[in-house]
Amino acid sequence: MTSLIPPGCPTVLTEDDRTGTSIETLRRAFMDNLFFIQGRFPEVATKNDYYLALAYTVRDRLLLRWLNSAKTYRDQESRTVCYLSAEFLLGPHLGNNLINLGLYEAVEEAMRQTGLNLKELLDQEEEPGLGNGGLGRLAACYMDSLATLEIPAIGYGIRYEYGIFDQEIRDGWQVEITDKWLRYGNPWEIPRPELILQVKFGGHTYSYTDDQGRYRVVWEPHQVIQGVAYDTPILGYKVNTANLLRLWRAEAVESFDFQAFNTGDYYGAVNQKIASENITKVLYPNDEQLQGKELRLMQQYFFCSCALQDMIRLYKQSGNKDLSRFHEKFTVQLNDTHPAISVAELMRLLVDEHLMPWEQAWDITRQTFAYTNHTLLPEALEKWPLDLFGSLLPRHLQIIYEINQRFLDQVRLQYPGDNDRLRRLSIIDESGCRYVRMAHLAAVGSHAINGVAALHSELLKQTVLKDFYELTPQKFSNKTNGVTPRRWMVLSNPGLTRLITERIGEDWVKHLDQLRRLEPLAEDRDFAAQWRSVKHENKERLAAYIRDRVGVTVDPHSLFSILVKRIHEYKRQHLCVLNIITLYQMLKDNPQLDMVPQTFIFGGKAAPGYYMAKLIIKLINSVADVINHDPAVRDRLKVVFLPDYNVTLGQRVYPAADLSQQISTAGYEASGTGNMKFALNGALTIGTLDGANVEIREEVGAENFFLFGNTVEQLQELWRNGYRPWEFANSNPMLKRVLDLIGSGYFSHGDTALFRPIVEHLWQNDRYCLLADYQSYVDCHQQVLQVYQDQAQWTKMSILNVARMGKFSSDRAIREYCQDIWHVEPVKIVLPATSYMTP
Ligand code: 8GP
Repeated sequence: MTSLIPPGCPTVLTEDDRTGTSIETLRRAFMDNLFFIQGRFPEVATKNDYYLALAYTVRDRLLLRWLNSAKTYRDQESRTVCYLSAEFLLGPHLGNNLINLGLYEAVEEAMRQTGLNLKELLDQEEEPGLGNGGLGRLAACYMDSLATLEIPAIGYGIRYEYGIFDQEIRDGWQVEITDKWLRYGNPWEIPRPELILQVKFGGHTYSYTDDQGRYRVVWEPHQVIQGVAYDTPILGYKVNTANLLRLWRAEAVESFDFQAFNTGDYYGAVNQKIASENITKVLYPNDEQLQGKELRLMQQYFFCSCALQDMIRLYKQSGNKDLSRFHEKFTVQLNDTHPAISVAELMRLLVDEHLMPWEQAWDITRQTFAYTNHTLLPEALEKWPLDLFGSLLPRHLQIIYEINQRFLDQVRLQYPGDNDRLRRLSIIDESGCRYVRMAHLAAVGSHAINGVAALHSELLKQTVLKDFYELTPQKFSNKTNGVTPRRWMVLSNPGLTRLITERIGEDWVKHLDQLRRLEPLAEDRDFAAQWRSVKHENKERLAAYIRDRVGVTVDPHSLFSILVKRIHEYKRQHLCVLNIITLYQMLKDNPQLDMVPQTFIFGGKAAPGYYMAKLIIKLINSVADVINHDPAVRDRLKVVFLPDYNVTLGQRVYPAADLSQQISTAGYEASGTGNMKFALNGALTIGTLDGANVEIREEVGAENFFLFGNTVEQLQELWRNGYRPWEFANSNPMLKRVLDLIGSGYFSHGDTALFRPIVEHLWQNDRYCLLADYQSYVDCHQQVLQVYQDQAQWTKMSILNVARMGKFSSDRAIREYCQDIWHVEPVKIVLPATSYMTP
């Protein structure tokens, strides 16, 4: 190929405007983009113009790495990880890309010289909220680590036009506002209007024998929709690797509605178009709660089909003719069951469209896929009514029947006569209304299955996938989650980052285990004082934000106790409320009580249709209202609900926490990742033996962790003996008083009905065992207060927590996936020495 550079031009471009990194070049490139992309003189430019001009300046530097990564992978035919996820909760790009490029300080200075403040420009970015919570955010951390570890990878997902709703609080209630994140454009994505794939829905199938005697099935769809690719580069930390996140948007097929159009049904034709585009309109805002909606199944199939077709396209591009080595080129991770339909889709593509024999196709399929489970909650396990499934994906239903029949034949050989086992293992749930069980499809079609924390992986083997474990124990493993230290420390906590780097160098950002070198400093008084002052500054910043946003004044000297995550009964935000009311009662009983001043901070969204979760938000706000205005409390207790908790807000919150609340019912939180972000930022944890809390406690040491509550085994025992929550309430005067106070209307202007559903549920049923854990939690919290009074001791524990968090880097998690499941190696990306434009 010839160079794009005209003859006579210098080819050694060391400091051109699109790739150069000196402050002067960055400044010039920025002004250039303001003029030529935003079309603005500085005098009239808005903050958003400035943000976009800067974003494009940074994007140019990404593109250099991105195009060279793609070229290297193509040339070397690199084995590639494909991470299939219905959610990628990325958070804002600009700051993260500056950190990963190593350009944060240079750009900060370039902006300063231009009379601008980088922080203000960063605040301009509307985050892409293309996920609900833990699962989506994990996918984003994993994309960061894959690139940082120089692993060839593609993330495939959905480009929702509306991400997770924005939350407002009105009169204490959650109100959902549509998230128009694309309103001002998205400078980080590159649309690929020419990269279009067709996805079929509905209709029927017929079969025939072709002239070579082969049995063929043809699927005649009722509807065809096209997927358009939108690409976002994901850069690794201080490496040249920039991987691809490819999200698909649904579009009407241009010619499809011609007939309706020609017969004069203009509106019918337009409606058809709108219906097609609806598929990627909106993210389902449900976290760990199944919603068996047709549109959701369409979303899932839509992006999986696009992803697999795209992989086949890429595979063929590198000269391979038949697909017999597809699994050598690609390894595909299914992020929960949302992409599980991929198993049937790959079979369809191989068998129907590429005429591969079933057995060979099945071999390839199983070697391609691996499945991660993220929840044990029965209401979150996806299953689709058979008639809905069959009417939308008739060919896939046939394929699933075939997979199931062959699978059950094998089970029969291993367990002759065990019909009960067959019934339990079957991909089709035959009890009552018949369903396709997606977890079973994923398990049968994958060569590896993992949970996301040690305890969760064990429980998975004992409960929801027990029969699969007995059948193929070798498929099962644990991969404890991790978080990226780039976003969750370097970007969000520059003060602590600086302090740590001063003492142990900067290696820890890529090798989080290096934090161990902080251990000796836990006894260093000078270091401890600096540690405390960083935390205090972070708390001051959060306090200022709370004042601006919520109008409540909180004291940065008080203990900041924080609980941020999706609102769910199993996560037990209301247990924290019971403790707050207990503290409040203690202050009311004894106004002179010498109590450590405390600020309780909550944040999180409730699924719009989840009434109890919404009522818990109302309860928190109602309790906050009473306590914050009661003069008897004298500011020793403050309660704040931060609206619209998202990634951006998380970046403010984690660095400012003293105490991390991880109080789910043991056995329910698969892993948790907020728990890791808090501890990494120096908060101590009060928590149950649930999810990754167990491993965090193991790492930091039992003496540096506030443990309370029943274990999984103790709770099982409790239920076996018949759990009677009312006995806990009746035998505990303070607990009873707290429940009665809520029920009496004390926090609801005398309205005794408002919180009745919560109180009655706790008395009578208490599925998540709040009452059984109440006393232990309250006692443990008192211990927290005692230790907090000894600031030297608290700081020492905080330093040791951080020093021992190495395990919880997403780099460690990704290394484990690479070694045990994906069998993929890093590929070094070298930038061309001459010109970025010469391929
Ligand atoms: C979450 C788990 O609840 C959390 O414990 C874990 O840390 C996280 O996944 C990452 O592994 N699960 C979900 O977010 C989840 O199941 N969401 C589905 C509804 C989308």
